[in-house]
Amino acid sequence: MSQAARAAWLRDELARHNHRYYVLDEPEVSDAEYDQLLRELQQLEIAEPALCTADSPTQRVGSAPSTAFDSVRHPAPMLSLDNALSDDELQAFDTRLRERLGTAGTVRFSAEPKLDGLAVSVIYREGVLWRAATRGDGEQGEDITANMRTLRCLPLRLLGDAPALLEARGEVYMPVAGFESLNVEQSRQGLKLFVNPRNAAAGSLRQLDPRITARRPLEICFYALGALEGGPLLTTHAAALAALRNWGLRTSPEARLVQGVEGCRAYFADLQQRRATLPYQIDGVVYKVDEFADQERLGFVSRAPRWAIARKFPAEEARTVLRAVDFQVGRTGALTPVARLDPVLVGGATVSNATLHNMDEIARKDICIGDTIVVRRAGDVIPEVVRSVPALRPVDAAVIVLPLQCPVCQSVVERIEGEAVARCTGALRCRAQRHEALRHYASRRALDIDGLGDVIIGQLIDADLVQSPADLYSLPRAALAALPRMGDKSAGNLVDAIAASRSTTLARFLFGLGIADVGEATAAALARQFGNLQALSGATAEQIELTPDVGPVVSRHVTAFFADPLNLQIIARLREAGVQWVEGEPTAGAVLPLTGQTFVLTGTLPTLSRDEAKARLEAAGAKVAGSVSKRTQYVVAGEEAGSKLDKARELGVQVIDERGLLELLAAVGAG
Ligand code: 5U1
Repeated sequence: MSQAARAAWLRDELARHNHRYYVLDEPEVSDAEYDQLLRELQQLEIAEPALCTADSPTQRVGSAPSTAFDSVRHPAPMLSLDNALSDDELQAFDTRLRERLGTAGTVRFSAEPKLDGLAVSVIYREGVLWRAATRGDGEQGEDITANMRTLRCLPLRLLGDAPALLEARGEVYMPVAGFESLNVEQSRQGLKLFVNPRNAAAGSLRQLDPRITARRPLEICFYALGALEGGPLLTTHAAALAALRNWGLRTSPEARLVQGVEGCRAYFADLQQRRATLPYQIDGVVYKVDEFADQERLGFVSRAPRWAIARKFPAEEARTVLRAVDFQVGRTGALTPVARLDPVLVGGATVSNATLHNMDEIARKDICIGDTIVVRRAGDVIPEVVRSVPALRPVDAAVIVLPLQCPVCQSVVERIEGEAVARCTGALRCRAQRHEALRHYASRRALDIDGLGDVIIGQLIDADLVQSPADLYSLPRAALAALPRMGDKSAGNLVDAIAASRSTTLARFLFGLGIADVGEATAAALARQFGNLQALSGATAEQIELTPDVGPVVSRHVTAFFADPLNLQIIARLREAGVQWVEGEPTAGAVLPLTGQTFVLTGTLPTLSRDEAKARLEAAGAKVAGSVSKRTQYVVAGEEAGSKLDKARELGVQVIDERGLLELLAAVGAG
C-alpha cells in the first residue's frame, strides 16, 4: 500500500472510531489503540506534508489564536422558541395548531430534551466541515469554526453519501462531570470558577485560542436541519434526525415521536423525573410538529416557528434558613442585599447565597434574619428568596436594616425618593465600584480590552496600580509582568490590547463610562442625539430627555455623572492618554421627516419584527408609544392585534398595516 493510501485508510479508520466512540457510544478499540493509529498518521504527515488534508483528525487544533471572530450571515435565520410554562399553555399551543391545520385529530410531535447550552450552526460542503457559527442575533453570528473543529464528537467529514450542502443546527454543551472537573482545575490554578455548565460552555467556545477550547469537555447534539442541497428528500423531522445520525452527527438519544398533548405530557413527566440522573443539564422539553408539510403550513410568528414550543421545567424551590444578610456594591454603587443561607440542594445545585433584590422586596416579602425561607433557582438566573414562612419565625428574628454607610468604603448610602435602589455615594473612591467600573470599561461591548479580566483587575486594584480606567493607559509592562501568574508575554499582550482600545466610538465610550441605567442602546441614542461629549456633558436633564427612549431617571443619572468633578477629571485624563473617537454634530433638535408624530404598534407584522418597526420609525424621528391616546397619529396593526386596535377605532385614530407603514416610510424618504 502506498503512503498516500495508508494515510487515507488511517483517516477513515480514525473517523470511524471517533464516530463509534462519540456518537454511537460503542467503541471498538481501546484508547491506546486509537492513539497508536493517530500517531502513525501524524508521522506520515510530518514525513510527507502533502498527505495532510483539512479533514485529517490530526488537524483539529490547526489554526493559531485569532484577534476577533468574524461576523457571518446564516443561510436562513436561526429562530428562537416560544415557551410553554404550564400544561394549560401546552394545551393552548396544541389547540392553536389544530385550528390552523384544520384537523380534529391528534398531531404527531417529535419530542426531545432542551439542552442548556449554546445554539450553533454547522455547515458541511461536499461532506467536509466548512463553517460553524454562533446563533448571534439569529441573522448573523460569529465564525467559531476553528474552535468547533476541536470538538472530537463533531466529524470533520460526514459519513456515507454526503449532500452538496448541509447546514445542521444544534446545541453545544458541557456535560456535568466535565464541568465539575473543569472547575476543580480552575480552582487549582487560582482562576475564577464557572457558575454553571452553560456559562462554562459559552466561555469555552468564545476563546480566541482554539487550543484552550480543545482542552474543554464540550459536546454537541444536533436538533434540526437548517439547509440541505443535493441530499435525500426528507418529509418529517424524525427522518431529518435519522439522516443527521447517518451522516455521523450526534442527535439526542432521548428523541421520541409522541401523539398529541397526552403523549407530550407523558414524555415531559418521564424526563422531569429522570432529569437529575442525566449526564447533562436540561431546562425543559422541545416539541416539534413532525410533518414538514404541516410545519410549512403553520409558518412563523416574529422570530419563532408556530410549529414548535419549549415546555420549560418549573423553577425549583426549597426551604432553608436565612442566617445573615450582606450588602454587595455594584458598578453604579447599587447595594444589593444578599441572603446567606444554610446550604440547600435546589435543582441539582447547592445554594448558600441568594439575592433579596432590594429593601422594598424585603419589606414586601416580610423577611427577617432567622426566618425559614423559600429559595428558588431557575436555569441561569441567580437564586432568589421567594418568601418567608411566617409560622416558623423564631422569637429572636431580626429585622434587616439598610446600612447608613457603604460596607466597602464607608461613604454615605443614599436612597433617592421613588427609587427602590440604595446606592453608595463613594463612586470610584469605593473599591467595589472601582472594580466593577474597570470590568465594565474593559468589557467586550464597551472598550473591548481583551485579556483584562476579573482576576487581573482585582490584582491591579490590590497592588494600587489602577484607581480609574485612565490609569490603565500608563501601566508599565514590567508592573503587569510582576503580577501573579502573568509573565512578560501576557503583560505585553495586555499592554497592546489596552493601547488598541484608545481608538473607539462615542457610543462605546459613553457605555464604558458606566453611567447608571445607561446601557448599550441608551449610550448609542445619546451619542446620536448629541454627537459629541461636550454637548452631552453640558446638557440639562430636560435636554437629555429629548433623546428617544430616555426618561427622567436616566437623564438624572447622566447629569449627576457629569456634575461629579471626579468623573470629569477621569474623562480629561482618558483624553490626555489618547482615548479618542470621531465627534459629530448633534442631531438634537434636528427635524426629521416624522418628528412630532406618535405611532403605536400592535399585533404581529408579517415581515418586520416589533423592534425593527420601532427602530425604523424612530430613525425617521417618530415617537413610538405603548398606548393609544388622542395624541396618537397612527396605529400600525398586525395579526392578532388586541385592545389597542379597538381603542384606535374608538378614538378615530388612523390604522395602517405593515404595507401602509412601509409606504409611509418610503414617502418621507426613510424607506
Ligand atoms: N432540542 C432542541 N433545542 N432546540 C432549540 N430543539 C430545538 N429547536 C430549536 C431551538 C432554538 O429551534 C427550532 C425552531 C429549530
